[in-house]
Amino acid sequence: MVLARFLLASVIAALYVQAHQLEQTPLGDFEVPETWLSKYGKQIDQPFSGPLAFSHLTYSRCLEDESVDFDIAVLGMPFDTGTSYRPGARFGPYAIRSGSRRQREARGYSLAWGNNPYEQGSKIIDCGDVPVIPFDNALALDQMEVAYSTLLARPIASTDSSWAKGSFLAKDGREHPRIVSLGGDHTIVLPILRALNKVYGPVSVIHFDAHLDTWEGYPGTVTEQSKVTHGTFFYLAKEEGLISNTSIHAGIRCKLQGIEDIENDAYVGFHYITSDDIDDHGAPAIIKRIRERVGDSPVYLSLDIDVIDPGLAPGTGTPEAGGWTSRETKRIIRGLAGLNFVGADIVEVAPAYDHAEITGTAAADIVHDFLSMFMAQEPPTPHTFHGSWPKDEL
Ligand SMILES: [Mn+2]
Repeated sequence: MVLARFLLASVIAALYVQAHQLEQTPLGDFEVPETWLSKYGKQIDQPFSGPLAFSHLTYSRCLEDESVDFDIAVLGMPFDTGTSYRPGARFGPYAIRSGSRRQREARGYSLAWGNNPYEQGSKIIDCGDVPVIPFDNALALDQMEVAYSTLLARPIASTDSSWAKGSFLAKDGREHPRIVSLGGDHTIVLPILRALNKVYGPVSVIHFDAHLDTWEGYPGTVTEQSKVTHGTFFYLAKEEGLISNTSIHAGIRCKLQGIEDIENDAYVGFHYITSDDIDDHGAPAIIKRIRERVGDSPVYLSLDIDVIDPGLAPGTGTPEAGGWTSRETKRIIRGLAGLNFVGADIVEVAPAYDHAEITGTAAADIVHDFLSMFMAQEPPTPHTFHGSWPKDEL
């Protein structure tokens, strides 16, 4: 009896399903819906969409994937526990990548440079961020040094290394990749210089900043660890023999304890150019002084976003009035092409103090300039347009 009921129920269910299937069978030709790929092609990233890699570059976790190679790597260092005033630069790599969203390989040509850094036969990728521990500065510094050394040791990807001239600079006589680091507060430069030292020996530093960052310590920094800050790392680098006596600051305007700070600065190995010097001497003279100072030594470029006036880059930890414009800063950077760069960074972008992404956008644009600077053999000549400018005598 139970079996009979079950069979009857099964037959009814089967008839029900069949009836509904009949109802849903299309009468005409069945149209296969067109796929995205066949109708629209690739799933491109719009400027405002996609995963957050610098300039929509390929994003790789290069620290864990040891098969990844590159010529130039963008690397985030979200460390900000060396700051003396406003923290927040741990969000700098995020803000700079976010500010880069309108940049892309397909639209990377600039009139000012006369090149597209992404179309010079070099492999440029975003290697993500160093997983910096936020609870232990000594550990964090070691993590950043190990990460930087790890990437520096990779073989370069391209066979055409016309842009690179590091093989005769490196102690092992081979070409090493270049890394563009996104800070992070300025302390990140200490582990970077330690890593670079192992490959190149002491390097010259071109340092764009409102501040000297060569102080021996702050009041109250009595332990060894508390001496490691975003205002003292160059002093420590000098003590460790990481920098040569051919370095130079550009854009200085901070207040000092006294002129003895400048004497100490000279001991650390720096000449300096003040922010006012651009009015008295102009960008070309500033470029000339920087180039003469570092000569043909291996050069590391470190740019603190606070070199730019806080009106044009407010999102930073220690703003100083009276800085350079982003246009002036970009022009000076163009004048540095052809020097023996072994790496570069942009630091102290702290988006919590930013407005309308002004600072992140400026920082991302400067990173594009760094890439163009690495590619160019010499400073670009100003682009010539149709028509002509009035003669000087008019
Ligand atoms: Mn600084």
